[in-house]
Amino acid sequence: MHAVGYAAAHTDAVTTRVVGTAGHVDHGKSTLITALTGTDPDRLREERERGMTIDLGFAWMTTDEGVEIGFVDVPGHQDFIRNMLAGVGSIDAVLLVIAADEGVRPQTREHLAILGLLGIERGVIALTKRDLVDDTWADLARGEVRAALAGTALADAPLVEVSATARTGLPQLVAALEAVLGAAPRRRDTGRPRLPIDRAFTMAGFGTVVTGTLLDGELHVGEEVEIAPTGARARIRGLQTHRRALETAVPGSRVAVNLSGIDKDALARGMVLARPGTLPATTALAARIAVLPGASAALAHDEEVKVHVGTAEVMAKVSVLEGDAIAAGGAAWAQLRLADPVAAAVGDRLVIRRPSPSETIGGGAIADLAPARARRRADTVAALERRAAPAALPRLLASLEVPRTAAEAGERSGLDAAERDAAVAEALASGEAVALADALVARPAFEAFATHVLRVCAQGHRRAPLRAGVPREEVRTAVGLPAKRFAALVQRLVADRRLAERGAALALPEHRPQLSPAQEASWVKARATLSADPTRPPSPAQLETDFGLDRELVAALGERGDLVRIGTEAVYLPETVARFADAVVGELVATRTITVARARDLTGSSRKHVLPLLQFLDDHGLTRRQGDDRILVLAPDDARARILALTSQQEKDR
Ligand SMILES: Nc1nc2c(ncn2[C@@H]2O[C@H](COP(=O)(O)OP(=O)(O)OP(=O)(O)O)[C@@H](O)[C@H]2O)c(=O)[nH]1
Ligand SMILES: [Mg+2]
Repeated sequence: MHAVGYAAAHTDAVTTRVVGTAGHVDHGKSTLITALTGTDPDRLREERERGMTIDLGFAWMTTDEGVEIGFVDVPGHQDFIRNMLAGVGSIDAVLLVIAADEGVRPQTREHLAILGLLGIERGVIALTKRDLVDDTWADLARGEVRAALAGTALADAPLVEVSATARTGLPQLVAALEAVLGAAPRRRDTGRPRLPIDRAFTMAGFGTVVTGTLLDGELHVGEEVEIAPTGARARIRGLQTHRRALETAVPGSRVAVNLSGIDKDALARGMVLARPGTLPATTALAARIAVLPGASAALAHDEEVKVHVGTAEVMAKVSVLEGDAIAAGGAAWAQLRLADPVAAAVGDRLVIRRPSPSETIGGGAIADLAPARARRRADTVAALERRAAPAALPRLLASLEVPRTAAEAGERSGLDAAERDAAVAEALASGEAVALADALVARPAFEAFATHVLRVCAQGHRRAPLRAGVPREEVRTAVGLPAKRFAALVQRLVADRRLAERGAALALPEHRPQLSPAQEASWVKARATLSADPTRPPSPAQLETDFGLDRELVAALGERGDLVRIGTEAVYLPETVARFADAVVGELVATRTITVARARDLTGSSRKHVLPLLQFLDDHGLTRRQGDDRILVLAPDDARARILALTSQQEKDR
């Protein structure tokens, strides 16, 4: 049978399927796999000596129909359930083996429960050791098996009577497997390959090898990989599926990866091989945990349990988010705080076991990785429920409670690239999400940011009524967004006229610097002095000593349009600037150029006072220096319009 597999060796296109065994100890799983494949999956000496499976075994066959099936053979003994769990996590279908002479036994039921928790819904039942029983007994056994399957996803699974030793029923069993696998969906490919490692060893002539069932994407010879959660790096030197060398391994196949640049001791079952940086490690998970109806006791808050996810096994503390415990047969949201980090993805199934006496108690699908520790339980539960929603859009939106890139959001909500892109487009089109530079954020979260910005501005205006606004950076720090995302937020709020930019400050659009009555009185006095000799105004220092107009007050008056500040050293009334500019423009129209001396004479001012005014015209693009003279840059009418704009209050407030 292997020969057929090798015949197809050079096309990577062969689809392989993975079937895991399950069933009570000694019921004949390994013997049946040997009969089907010609390979004894019990490879350890101890296993052969004791006649029992201890750890996972692997074998494969190609059916006459050309279906290549990789088998993962699991131990039935209850002491090795942890190994069984590492093997059945990512199979396409189960081969549930029940000995006809013994019928349904405790681990038949426990394995069935585990398959249910892992969401494995396809399979074939092998009623084996048929040679040991007569027809009446076989009928009874069949009835017992159907009763045990009732209510499970395998209730209608095909049941085939076989004998591995007498080799009866084997073709029928293979046909049943082909039919079940033919109906199984293709494995998803999200372009983010990960291989939960089930074995790591050294092979003479090759070096370090890890094996597992590949999920979610392809692996290629030559690429660099990361071992999560340790972060160690290695390079793929070779790939094999069923001993066949490949350039590319596809999702859903059993893969042996020959690694360079890493020692076997740095690898172990439970770790995950993935593209660098694509699989974050986490020490906390959230899931809706279903507790098995047969559990010996409710799952209590703060209980210590073992969590199995992928091929990993880790101790965890349960934080029940609804009520104080999850009763047998019940389900509730819980957070699991892990003793050690694991690398898992949203949507992955997990199984919870009690350490002693050892017992499978329940499980669920991961809804969130690394959730913040819950304070308000009701909120947390509502958020998790959204995140676990079946449709892509609500799941995406649930992950956008904080700004994330599309890639981050897709990963967090367990969507593949196509689902994610469609959901992103839909969310943006409907306005349920808003783009902020490189990120997206759900509308309610966007509104929360907006409110925060406006509140910081309002508080700033109240604290410093004289100021034009609150320094941008101060608002950004308060809101806690990175620069680009904050800039995008501000841009949106300004476009919607909910916020105004005032130089380097941000303000509510209606905000005007407010003077106290005493400050207004000072201003009236200062203004009288400024009007008395407009082209020779007092310096800012004089304004402060004589009238109490400090820098901030001058800035506020400038903002209000009562003063024009030129540089830091000169202050004029707007009408003075306007009159001066008009006179200069008039002169330029007549004579084309103007000198500083001429500008001084025209306005009856001094050189000291005229220089900043001329500078002002240069700065605002009305005039330009040419040698010692100035020339007009704009057409006269445009120049006059600009003067008006620069010195009239309405324009400043825009
Ligand atoms: N007569 C008979 N004996 C069988 C058959 N299949 C298995 N056996 C015997 O049953 C015993 C247990 O078989 P295994 O294949 O090791 O059982 P297992 O389910 O793999 O056991 P664990 O892996 O330890 O859970 C062995 O002695 C087999 O020879 C069968 O079809 N007929
Ligand atoms: Mg076995």
